[in-house]
Amino acid sequence: MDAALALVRARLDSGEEPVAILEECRDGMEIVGERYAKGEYFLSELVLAGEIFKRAMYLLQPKLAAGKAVGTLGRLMIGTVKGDIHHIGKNIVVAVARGAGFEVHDLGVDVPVETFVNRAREVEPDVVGLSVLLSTCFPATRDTVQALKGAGLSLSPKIIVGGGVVTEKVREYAGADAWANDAVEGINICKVFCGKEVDV
Ligand code: B12
Repeated sequence: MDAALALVRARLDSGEEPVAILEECRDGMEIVGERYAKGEYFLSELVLAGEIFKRAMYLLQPKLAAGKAVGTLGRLMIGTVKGDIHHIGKNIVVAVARGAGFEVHDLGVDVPVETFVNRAREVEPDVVGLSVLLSTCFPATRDTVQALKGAGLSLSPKIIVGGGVVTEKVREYAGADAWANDAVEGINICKVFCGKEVDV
């Protein structure tokens, strides 16, 4: 763990882009996930990898959030769906969104459908982001999308789903407006939803 964090520090100090370092950390998590799926790694390795990533994020997050903030682009409400406690990816989306200039309301993890709906009434978001890492939580994702769409919210927020397991099929099943499994790409979609032009 110390070696990995020292490397992140050194690369940040050398002026490397935090997003590039972040993406490489994420590639590492992909490998850990694959090894876990094949039975080469156990839950303890999953936990350790999660802990290393979390600490790397403590180093990267301030730099990501320091980005190119230019006033409020729009309001993003985000949470990980009911039954799912993975938060690393969601927290990256939060950091990137804040860096881009969104006002972000983070509801945390394992968020019940009613909480999404009740908070959406208070916050009046332009976009709602749902994070999901477990395929067993796809039904909860769909329930959340349907409840938000059926709640008669004044701004009719756009809904974007994201997370490593999310694909176009999942978006379609859930009835969401968009999907992404990359934070920067997801936030670019949110910008378009808020009527902003996006550099490609
Ligand atoms: C770390 C980890 C854990 C940690 C979580 C730590 C934490 N506090 O978050 C712990 C150990 C707790 C854990 C537990 C479990 N895990 Co887990 N975990 C992982 C692992 C290795 C990495 C996840 C991660 O953080 N990735 C790094 C982040 C940066 O990537 P990301 O989440 O995809 O996020 C990026 C994008 O997707 C996007 N994004 C994310 N959210 C959103 C939202 C929006 C709106 C947008 C636009 C974009 C976006 O932006 C991020 C940055 O680009 C994955 C493997 C993998 N390859 O994903 C397995 C994995 C997700 N886990 C898995 C499983 C099975 C479990 C457990 C059920 C294991 C068990 N038997 O208990 C439990 C479930 C607990 C629960 N109820 O949620 C499976 C899920 C399989 C499936 N298809 O359903 C995976 C895929 C491993 C595997 N290959 O089998 N896990």
